[in-house]
Amino acid sequence: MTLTFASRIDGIQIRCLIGSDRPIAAPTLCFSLMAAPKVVSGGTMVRRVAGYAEIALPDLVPGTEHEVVLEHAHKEFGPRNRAWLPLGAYLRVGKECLPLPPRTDLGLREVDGPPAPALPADRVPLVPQPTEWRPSGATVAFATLAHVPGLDGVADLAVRLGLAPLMQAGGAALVVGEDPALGAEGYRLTIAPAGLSVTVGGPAGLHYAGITLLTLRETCGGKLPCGTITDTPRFGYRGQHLDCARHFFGVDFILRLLDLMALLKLNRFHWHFADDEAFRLEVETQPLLWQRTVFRGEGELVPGVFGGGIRAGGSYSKADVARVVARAKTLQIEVLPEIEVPAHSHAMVKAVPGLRDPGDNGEEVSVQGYLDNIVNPAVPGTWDLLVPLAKEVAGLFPLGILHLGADEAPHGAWDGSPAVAALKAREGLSTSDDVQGWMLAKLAAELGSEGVRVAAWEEAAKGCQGGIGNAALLFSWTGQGPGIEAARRGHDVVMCPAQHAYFDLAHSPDPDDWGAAWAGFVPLEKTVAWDPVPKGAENITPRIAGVEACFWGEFTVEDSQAEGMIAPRILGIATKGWEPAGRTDGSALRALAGAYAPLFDSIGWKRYRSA
Ligand code: TNX
Repeated sequence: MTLTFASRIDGIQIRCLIGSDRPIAAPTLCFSLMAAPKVVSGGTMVRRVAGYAEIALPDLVPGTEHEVVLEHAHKEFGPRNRAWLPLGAYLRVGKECLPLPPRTDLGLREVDGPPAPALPADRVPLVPQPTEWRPSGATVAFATLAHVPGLDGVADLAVRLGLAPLMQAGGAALVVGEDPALGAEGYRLTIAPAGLSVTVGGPAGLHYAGITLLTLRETCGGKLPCGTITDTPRFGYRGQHLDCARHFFGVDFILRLLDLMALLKLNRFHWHFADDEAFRLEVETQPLLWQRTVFRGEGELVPGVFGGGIRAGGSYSKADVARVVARAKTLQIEVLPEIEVPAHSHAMVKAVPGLRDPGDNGEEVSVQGYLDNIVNPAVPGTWDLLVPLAKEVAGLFPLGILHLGADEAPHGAWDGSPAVAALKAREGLSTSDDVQGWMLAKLAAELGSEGVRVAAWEEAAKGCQGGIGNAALLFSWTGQGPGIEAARRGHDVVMCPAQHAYFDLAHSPDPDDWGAAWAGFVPLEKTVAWDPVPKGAENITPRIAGVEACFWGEFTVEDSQAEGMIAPRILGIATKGWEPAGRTDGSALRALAGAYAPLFDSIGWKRYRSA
């Protein structure tokens, strides 16, 4: 039997054509969109979970394609580009599932834009740009170093990236000195025809000097510019986040991402492995949590939301975690795990009984269209699960910080729960924000007693009792305003404003592009067109811990699709995290991206090529 399936955007509608060379009686079309769909014509919706839908179709007859017309339930989520077309489509006929031909147009088009401008003469081809660069004018050939204790992590990185070895017997000597005044991550590197020398603030500084040498060798074609680089990062937190819940990224992809981050002196990997669609860490405190959610699709607890198709998924074992943490350590990267509560917890609620109030008759809907994606802090089952779970997860990661989540509680959360009504009366709480804040503060106290600090998305600061509490590290994602406000109230803040730092957003408004659009589009230039400490907020400078870029996985069905969304934009976040304010603007970054293009290509990391 041959089945056909095609879809296209038509204004605010999505038109799908389904064909078969054999008659099929009463099929059900199953697929997922970015946001909750509704049927305009051609079938009847029989089941919907967030963006996933099952639509009963009339009998299919050979020779005639059947058309189904869809719209998003919320008009503000009108389809913007190819990524918004159905993903993971299949037909269910009786008990049988028939895969529809998979899309052949997944991910970014690889079309070259205009050539990048030349690098201005006052720049070295290095991202981030060093704090200070004093060129002497000469150049010197450089291939390898003799063994330098403390640079093994960089040498191993070179091997994994498929670059020439960094250290080898007979290589150039690197004279290493120490000066704590440079700061733990700082270094001063002198490149001269007479030889190489470096003064470092500590082991991390030496590591970054090694990264600089390796990078310049590659971007300068083996001829280093002579001079002195004095370099130290502006921020201590320089992060890249990866959503491994919506799409399961294999450990190998994560390790490759760590390598790329290391090349750009990023030092925090934010591992988002839990969300509405899955909890992927193989925890011992509650095995049901991952055992019942790691795969989604036909017959699974969570259907094929966000392109899972008939069945997709995977989980991370403790050995996987240990591998990621150990590799990260060799690259001066720490891993920040996130468990994501109380909202974005549909998978958790489905997998573990007792996390909801049975008397709850509320009908709150999450932004993604889930009806039951929030755990209830007024029932004991929630605490029985969360406290040991949070402690177990935190214990697997040496960083000593656990990200609790706390974003996007649905409007009116818990309003229908009698147990929460009683909790409100008892604790003097009135709104959902108050309840969430109370819950997070309680969880923070539990973790604090074990020496674990908490982190959370910006919403965690809300609530009449001060929300999660001042000790929490907050992530400002809807923009910078909430981060500034939180910093003024005494929180340390990581800035990850979607408008500049969300790499799941499309690069451009082109309908042939790929990605989300809810906070606009993020061309390369925009990744540096902001300041983590905005004008007028200089007094909160000490509270800004740093920056992070996020990659959310709603549109991703294959690991490699993430590459061109991340590169070259990751150059922008590396710039913001390390360089002094305003050092590299959009056009300089564009030129630097040109200098890095051959390096991305030689390490086999796909990049967005159109302008
Ligand atoms: C908002 S960012 C979310 C995520 C989505 C993302 C898509 C944040 C804390 N919550 O659940 O994946 O938008 O860009």
